[in-house]
Amino acid sequence: MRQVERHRTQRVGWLRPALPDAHDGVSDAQINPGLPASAGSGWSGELSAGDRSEIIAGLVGFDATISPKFFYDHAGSTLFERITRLPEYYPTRTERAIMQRHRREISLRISAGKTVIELGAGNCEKGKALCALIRPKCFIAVDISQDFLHRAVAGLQQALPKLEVRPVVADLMEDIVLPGDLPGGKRLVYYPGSSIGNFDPEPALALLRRVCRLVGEGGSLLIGVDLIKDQAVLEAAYNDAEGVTAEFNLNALAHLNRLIGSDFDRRDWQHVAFFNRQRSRIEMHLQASVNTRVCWPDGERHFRRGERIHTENSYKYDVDDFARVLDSAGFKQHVFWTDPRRWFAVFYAQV
Ligand code: AVJ
Repeated sequence: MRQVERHRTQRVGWLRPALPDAHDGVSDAQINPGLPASAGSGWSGELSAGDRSEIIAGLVGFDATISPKFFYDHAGSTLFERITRLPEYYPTRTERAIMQRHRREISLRISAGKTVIELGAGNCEKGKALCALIRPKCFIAVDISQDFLHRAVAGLQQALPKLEVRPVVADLMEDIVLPGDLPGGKRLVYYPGSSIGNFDPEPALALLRRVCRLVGEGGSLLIGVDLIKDQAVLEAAYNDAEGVTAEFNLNALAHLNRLIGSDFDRRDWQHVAFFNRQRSRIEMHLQASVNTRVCWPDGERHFRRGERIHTENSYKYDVDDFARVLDSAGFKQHVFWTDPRRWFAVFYAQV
């Protein structure tokens, strides 16, 4: 199966599942994308017209994709929290250990009085730890999962009552619009967890360039990056024995059913995750275990048994390569800290 995948990847070129306009394939007679968003099927208030067309474009493409941002409904965010505690999932605890071990040096480098902007804040646990360490005036939690974010922000506010805490719901593929009445002072963007790994090289660079502009002169970025390592270690982290990652992957189907009114039957799909060394990324897919048809209001697609929907990439970097990416994004200097096994790195970069 892996052989087949490699062949395919070369044939269709760069797969960019995180980008709405990135589907190399074309629709065929079996595929009917259905009504445009303006036709108003009224399935869900949570869904923008752009998201609906993005989802459908992903489903009808020759190589079907679901953007990883659709993992994070409330159930998905909860499942992701469970993933971070799995014995096989090393990134979260390795990053935390790095942050703890080097906390004195980190707090010395990052001067006080800042506004901290955390991207993909999730449950705000990491943001809370950073704020407890560097004591900024203001903390802005940016995340795509509105419901989850508001709860987390309330919890953080309770834990650190003197901190000005603000939630911002945003998609990192687009420009991040901050509230207009923020306190002045230097800005620090915090992007932990190696979430940058979800982006293909080009959009990753574009995001880092936007971060550069967002923090401005004198601003900085603290970012966690997962590193290339033994394939067995990498693959175990995305194929845990308890099946939580499989559950997380399959949950995207339930989320889509709610969002666009599709009728995915999760029993027809299997979790697949492997390291694509050529592209230096873990790929997650949902693979049809039977021939199956998926319908949504005025659209449908047939999937052959064995056909896959690409749901996530998680890029793994080499420290030197990531340093070069920071340079080209416009950061003038950087340092990084890593763990003794060199499994993960935390970079601090200044504009
Ligand atoms: C949140 C993107 C960093 O890539 O490791 C974990 C998501 N997917 N297990 C990762 C994820 C499956 C995670 N990131």
